[in-house]
Amino acid sequence: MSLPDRALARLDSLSIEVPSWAYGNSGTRFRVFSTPGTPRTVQEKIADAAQVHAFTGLAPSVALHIPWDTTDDYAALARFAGDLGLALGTVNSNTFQDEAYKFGSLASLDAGVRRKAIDHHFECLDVMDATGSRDLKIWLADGTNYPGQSDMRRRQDHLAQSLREIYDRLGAQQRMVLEYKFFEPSFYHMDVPDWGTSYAHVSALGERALVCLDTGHHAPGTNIEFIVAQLLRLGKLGSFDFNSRFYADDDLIVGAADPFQLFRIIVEVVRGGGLDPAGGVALMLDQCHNVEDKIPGQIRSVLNVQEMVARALLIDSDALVAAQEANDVLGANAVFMDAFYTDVRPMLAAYREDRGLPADPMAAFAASGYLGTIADERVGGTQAGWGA
Ligand code: PSV
Ligand code: MN
Ligand code: MN
Repeated sequence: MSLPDRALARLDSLSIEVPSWAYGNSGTRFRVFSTPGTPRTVQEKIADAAQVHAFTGLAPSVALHIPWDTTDDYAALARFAGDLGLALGTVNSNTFQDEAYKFGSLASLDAGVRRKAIDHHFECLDVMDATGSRDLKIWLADGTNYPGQSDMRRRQDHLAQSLREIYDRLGAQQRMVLEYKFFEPSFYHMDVPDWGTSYAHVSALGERALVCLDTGHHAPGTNIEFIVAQLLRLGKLGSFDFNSRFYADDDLIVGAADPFQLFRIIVEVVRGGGLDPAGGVALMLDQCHNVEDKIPGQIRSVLNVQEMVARALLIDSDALVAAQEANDVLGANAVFMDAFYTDVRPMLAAYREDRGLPADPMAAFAASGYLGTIADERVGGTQAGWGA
């Protein structure tokens, strides 16, 4: 069996952005583990990201996190990435690691703190101007731990005003995506806890403000594919942060915990036109690799997304629509499940070979010896960790 023609064009245009922080050391609050060859600079992170693209053809851009990826010449960094076949993608702001943000950032009751946080986002926009990045991603740690601790309602007004200032500074080709998360680091309330809150803010701002959906930021049992369908319907799904969540915000390999959930999400992305070239939905990984090797972890991740996209494209849409319209409950479900249960791995191996890529990118990367080379070469300096 080979992939149908209608699937090939979609697969050819599939691209998944990788995060610079996936290549640094990470861990838990108990310990951060180090790996031989871990990058010491943003250039080394980008070099590792280039390996993911070279072996898969799927990951042509890398997201930056400011200030973790601070450098003195971002245009030069973009050229460096370009020479390795990559573009610099989404710029992620960081208002969660500074003492000043103890009680919030863009939503803080303190005007001076809000000013500092807004100015940080202006710096991120300057970075984007230099790198040619399209998207500014905002995830806020803002929230409270105790009932009565702060004025939840006033904070929404402050947040709206802060976002307005940032939005008004976007360049004509730039967008803002606002990520939501219902828990952590604040456990009583988060200022952007859910898609509805994000949607309310971005809708008030304008058409270049959109929602970012991180698959790990929902309560267990949430029907995430419904949120995808709704946001696409409303024209407000800007990007995904893909990862896999077993327990909390554990940022594990996408598709690892629940491949079927990933399939269901991708089905709605396809259904809503999110993979169309003009669809404008950015697929990104937001992951860390605590105990597994980082580059193979990223290769596995983009392949998992590709596999689910291929399976979603196998759905017999005509049969599905016919069954749905006939209220043939089990028939419709069977069409859906047939696509999910199809093993697309041999088809994708052939597809890759047709395009000059290794049939088995995991094996090819292992055979390349790159991990051994960087372990030998990257001696001295300080390994990048989560947060640097
Ligand atoms: C914190 O939850 C977080 O994992 C968000 O998902 C952000 O996208 C990411 O950190 C990087 O700032
Ligand atoms: Mn995220
Ligand atoms: Mn997260």
